Amino acid sequence: MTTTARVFQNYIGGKWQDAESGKNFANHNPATGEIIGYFPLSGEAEANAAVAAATAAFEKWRLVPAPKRGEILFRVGELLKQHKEDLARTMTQEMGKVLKETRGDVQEGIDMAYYMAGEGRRLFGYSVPVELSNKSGVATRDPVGVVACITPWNFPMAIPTWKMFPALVAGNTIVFKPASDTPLSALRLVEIMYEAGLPEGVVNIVFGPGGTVGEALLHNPDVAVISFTGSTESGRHVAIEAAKSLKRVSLEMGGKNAVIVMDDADLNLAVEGILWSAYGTTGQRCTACSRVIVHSAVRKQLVDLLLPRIEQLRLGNGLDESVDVGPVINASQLSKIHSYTEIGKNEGANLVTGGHVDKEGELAHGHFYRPTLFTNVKPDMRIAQEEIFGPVLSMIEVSSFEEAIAVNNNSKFGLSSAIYTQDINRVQRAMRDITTGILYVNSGTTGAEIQFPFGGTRGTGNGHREAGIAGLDVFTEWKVVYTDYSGKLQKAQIDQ
Ligand code: UN1
Repeated sequence: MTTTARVFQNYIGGKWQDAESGKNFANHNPATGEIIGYFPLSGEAEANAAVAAATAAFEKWRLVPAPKRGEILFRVGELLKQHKEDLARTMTQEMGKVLKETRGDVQEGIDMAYYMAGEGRRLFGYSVPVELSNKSGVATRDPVGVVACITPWNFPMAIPTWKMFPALVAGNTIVFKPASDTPLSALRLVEIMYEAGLPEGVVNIVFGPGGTVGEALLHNPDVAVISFTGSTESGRHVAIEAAKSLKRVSLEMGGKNAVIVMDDADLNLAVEGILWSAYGTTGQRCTACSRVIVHSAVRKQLVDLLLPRIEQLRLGNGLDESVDVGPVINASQLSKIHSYTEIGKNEGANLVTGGHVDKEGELAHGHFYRPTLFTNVKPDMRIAQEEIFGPVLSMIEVSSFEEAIAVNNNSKFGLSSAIYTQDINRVQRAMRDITTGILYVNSGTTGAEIQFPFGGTRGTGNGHREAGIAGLDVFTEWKVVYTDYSGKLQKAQIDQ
């Protein structure tokens, strides 16, 4: 283990700063256990200083014309593109997923930068006819103020960009609190934003635990919006606390996403989609497939095709291009994942493969878990209901299309679903009846594109969406301006 790892700082109001306490926390590589760097163990004082800096910067930033704000984001996109490989490698070292996926993560940030740069010349409001003569009405989007972005470790680049870029193009300023498992990727992103010409104070980054930094942001009266992605447990807490001061809150939380495989499905195609969605990112996506709902007529065939493919998946350091599945993020997630294997066995599900920590050879110092498949899972078992956030897949057998839809919808969550079928009528019915934020037809549950709304039903969120035009809503306040140029008092609804 290296003791020469670099010490990094918060960036608040255009100044690099240590935590007031002078304390730091270490950031580890989950594949090797190596220390990547030390980051300030911040608390309330640093969070409040960042809010004060963002509040001060807001008065100028809101007046920068939106097309100019968009141009800065365009340059951010150019710089992310230029540094894509380096950012991807940093991210793989810091959170483990394989390089092709961390490159994809940076790409989502690039896509979002270009998309929101364009919004600088749109930010559509609307003008519609008014009921009185010599009067006009126009609805515009105003920024809301200071936005706290609290982000997870599984998409260290993409998710912060989904929050910050729409917030910025709309004229808000930001306090960014990234997950403590991925501070370096977050810091790199902020550095790039300033290199692109962002005025000081517009984005402030504070490292530290949710319990202190996050909590201070929740309770600071000058924070207008909280945009949070993370666990359902923490999200619920955010909503409850933020409600006390009537903050706006946008939550993206758990998933228990299912791939439905009907009796007429192209099974080879389904196997590819299931493998990618269930074990990609080591199962640590909120869009990961963690349930397969299979028609009994093809269950055996599907397992026969899927099982050898799962067993062939190579675990290892994500920097090695021949590795399929990287480590899980940390020791506590590893033990949580394994506890679900025990729960599944106790519930009577059939553990077909995996179900254990892997410490063989070069995996010895990392947090590796064998890709796991349970069959004979019943829809109400905990392994079919609770988000595990790891490489654990539960297969549930059904005997009809209707039952498949019902099992899919029987979930506290509703982020992403998929259906494999060749029958156009079933596709149409699935489109109508599956209660989800995202539905894939003949593809896996992952891979949402940034120009569409991202988010889910039920306990996945609180009704908001990120990305696309919908992603602007939480960061903008509608303002309607009526101008009466009749020169007299006209009364709406009264003067006809
Ligand atoms: C997440 O899982 O937290 O659709 C985000 C996808 C990616 C983003 C997922 N574009 O899987």
